[in-house]
Amino acid sequence: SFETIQFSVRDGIATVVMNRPDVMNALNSRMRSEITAAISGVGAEVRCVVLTGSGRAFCSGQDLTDFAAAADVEAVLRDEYEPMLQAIVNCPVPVIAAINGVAAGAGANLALCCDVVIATESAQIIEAFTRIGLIPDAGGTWFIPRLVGHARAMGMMLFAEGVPAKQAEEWGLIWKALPDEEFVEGVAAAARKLAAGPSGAYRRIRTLVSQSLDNDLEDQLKLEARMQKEAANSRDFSEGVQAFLQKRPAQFSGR
Ligand code: T3D
Repeated sequence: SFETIQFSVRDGIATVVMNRPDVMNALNSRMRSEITAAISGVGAEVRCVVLTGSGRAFCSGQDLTDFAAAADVEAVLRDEYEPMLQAIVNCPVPVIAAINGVAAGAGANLALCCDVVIATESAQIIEAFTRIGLIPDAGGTWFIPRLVGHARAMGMMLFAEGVPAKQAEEWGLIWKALPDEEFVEGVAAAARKLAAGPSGAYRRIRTLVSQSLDNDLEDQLKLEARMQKEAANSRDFSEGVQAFLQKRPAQFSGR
């Protein structure tokens, strides 16, 4: 059972709550392995994952009192951070990061590798690394330029200032900033929507968008055609078309 996270599954939605609120949910070795295990182990009934934090922070990044991590940081990144990020990126269903409060350092990058990022308006996203003489890791130097372009990526990383959620939304760093009082319900509604959606189409979209970063147009068009053929053979496609013609909401099964 888990010590540093809370994990629950309800109505097709798996929720992972990072749960070390006294240290702003700083990541230690145990938390990394528990997040990895929880997300890579989700069952076939799960059609959406939500990752969030308990208390007033989302996650403050590496636990800076964990000196074992500092001693062999390269091994920790390879053996613990990378599997955690890959568990999210390779998850078969969409992963929502629900930024309930400050997201700093690797905690920011943990959120930014998710498919959909929703933040509460009072939260900030901080590439805090240079404050302590480090470089952004946990995928930050890969994801952030792709999300917001060179100028904003460089500004965020060199100045290490907090980006308020609303500005992050305007930049396209995240999907949405919601007023604090609407945050919890907004995240729940997004999760319900994805959990009731055409999961096969979502899975293919995740693959297509990630491959688009490396493919040229010709390869991407081929991949789209192949994946559209698969999607067109799904039950969800038959249901979607029938529902459209019958002027009723579609009931997707995820198959
Ligand atoms: O070393 C390696 O393995 C390399 C890997 C690096 C990856 C990284 O993530 S490096 C970046 C690490 N993270 C940071 O540098 C952020 C550190 N935290 C902060 O800058 C601030 O705490 C926040 C901006 C996140 C929040 O500020 P604030 O003022 O709202 O809260 P606070 O008072 O600073 O923090 C509350 C408590 O959490 C406090 O403990 P206390 O005084 O109540 O006993 C603070 O020490 C603790 N805390 C916050 N972040 C961390 C932490 N404890 C351990 N590690 C943390 N990262």
